[in-house]
Formats: sequence, structure tokens, C-alpha cells
Amino acid sequence: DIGYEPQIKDYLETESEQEVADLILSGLKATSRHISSRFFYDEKGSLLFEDITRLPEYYPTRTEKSIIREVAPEIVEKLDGSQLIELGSGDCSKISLVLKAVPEKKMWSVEYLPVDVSRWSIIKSAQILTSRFPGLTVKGVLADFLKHLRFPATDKPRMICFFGSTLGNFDRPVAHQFLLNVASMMDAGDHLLLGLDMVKNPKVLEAAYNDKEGVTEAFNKNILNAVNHQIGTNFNPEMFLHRAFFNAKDKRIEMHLEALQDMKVSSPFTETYLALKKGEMIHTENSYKFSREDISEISAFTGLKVKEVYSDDRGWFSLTCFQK
Ligand code: AVJ
Repeated sequence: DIGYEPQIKDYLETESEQEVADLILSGLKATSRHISSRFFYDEKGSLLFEDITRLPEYYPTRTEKSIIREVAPEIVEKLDGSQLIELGSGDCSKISLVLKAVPEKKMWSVEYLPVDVSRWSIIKSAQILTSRFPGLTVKGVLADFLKHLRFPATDKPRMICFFGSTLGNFDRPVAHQFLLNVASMMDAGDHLLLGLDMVKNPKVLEAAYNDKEGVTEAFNKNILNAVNHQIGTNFNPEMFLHRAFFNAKDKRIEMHLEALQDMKVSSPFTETYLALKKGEMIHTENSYKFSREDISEISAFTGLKVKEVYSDDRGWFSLTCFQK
């Protein structure tokens, strides 16, 4: 029994194996070798990420959740009769914290639209949320919000949630363009709730990406298993070192994999070997960290007003409420 089935709009374009292979191989062959961080999240990688969020050193998820929990009643006041749109809804645990603050009698007036690339996680979320919050309507949007950002036309005010500092995974120009797109699709009065990880003591930042248990290390190396699976390469993840450090100039944590020895990597999608030398690095992730000035800058270039910047006592994470 699969129970409640939400209405789902599907904007997902299926990529051919060749397109995926071209994307990965061009990154691997580039002078600064890299793999897009979207390839972290295969089944194993998604589980490893969940484990990361529970690590003592990895403060972002628990800090953001504590902020959401605390400010939910205030957020919910702006929510009457609204569409609640979440970009990258995942396991729906963050939106649950918001919905928990909605009075029972008002739940029927809330429409929740999870936007995600995983049909499975949308269906799962819809089941969990509708049974937990009777009256709630869930309308799923299956889309890659970087490629297809579309909010269904509505008379209702919208509250767009973009949690998890996912914005920090986009390079500056991409993040800039993305926020402009979001802002242009909002109507006057609509809100945007944006979760951002803040710049802080580099020791705290670096510890969060170099945990003692080695879960982040396993997560980083697993991207090679995911790539092997996607495009038939023969990477041996054990032949790499996990590297994660704060790049102060660009205000970002960088994750890399460093080759422990010379190696040749092949794939059925390319005739040429990929020759890696000992010490060569493959860049797997950027995780930008933000400051109050960045928030003001976002407001300036999008034209969205900053209504409130919520934060924890240490100022480690922020949740900004913008309004158009
Ligand atoms: C899910 C992208 C926010 O950048 O902190 C965690 C991913 N990478 N540990 C982050 C991640 C290594 C995470 N984001």
C-alpha cells in the first residue's frame, strides 16, 4: 500500500548516458580537474550525507533546524492561505518544523509544494506530511530547480524556502543568476526564506569537513564509486586522500581528492586514458560561506527587501526572510 499519492508536475528532462559521460569526462580532463558535486548523491552518498548531518563536528544542519524551530511561529504568521514552496525538499524534516507551528484549523489553507529531483522523496514526503498534518495539501514538482525554476501561477501569496545553505554549492555567478531568477518569478508580497552558513573561525569550518569518524572522507571518496557506476570508469577510491580546507580568499570550503600514486583511468565513453599523477587533485565541492554584507548584497541586486535575519547565538548560521 503506497497510501496518499500527491499530484506531481514533472519538469525533469532525462539526460542521455552520453551527455552525463561528456559532462563528467570534460571535468576530469580539464586543467583544474573537477567532478560536479551533484554526483555525490547516489543512494550510498545520500545515506552518508544523512550521517554527516548527525556528526558532532557538522554544526550546519542542527543549527539551522534549531533556528527554524524557534522562529516557526513568527514565520507561520506570514503564511495564512499561502503556498509554501520548498526548493530541494529532501526528507521534509525542515518543513515539518515550520508546519508544526501552523494551528490545526489553519492547516487546510496551506499548500505545500516540494521541488525535488527525486520522485521517490516527493511521494514519501507527501505521505509523511499529510498523515502528520491533516488538512495539508501537497503538490509535488519534479524538477532540477537550477534548470527549471517555475512556480505555478497562483492567487495565493508564496513563501519560498531554500534551506541547507545549498546556495553555497553554486559558484558566485550561478548563485547570482539563480537568485535573480527566483526574485523575478516572485510576485509582490511573496517571501523568500534563505538558509546560509556563515563565515566563522576556520578551525570550526575545517573540523566540520574533516570529522574524526571519517564519514566526510567516505562521502568524498564515494563520488568516485558513483562516477564508476555512471560512466564505467575504474577509479579506486582507496587510491585517494580526502582533502577539505577553507579557502579564505574565496570564502569557501573546498573538497578535493588527491591521487596517492600515478594512475590511468579508463571509461567505455572515451578512447583516451585519463592519466593522473601522484599528488594531483580532483576538485569535488565548493561550499561557500556568507556574511551579513552578502545578505545585504543579495537584497541590493535582487531588489528583495530584508524583513528579518534570524540566527543562532553564535551567529554560525542564518535564516533570512526576504520579501518582494
Ligand atoms: C548539503 C551542500 C550544504 O556544503 O556542507 C557536507 C554538503 N559536503 N559535508 C555542505 C557537504 C561535505 C553540504 N551541503
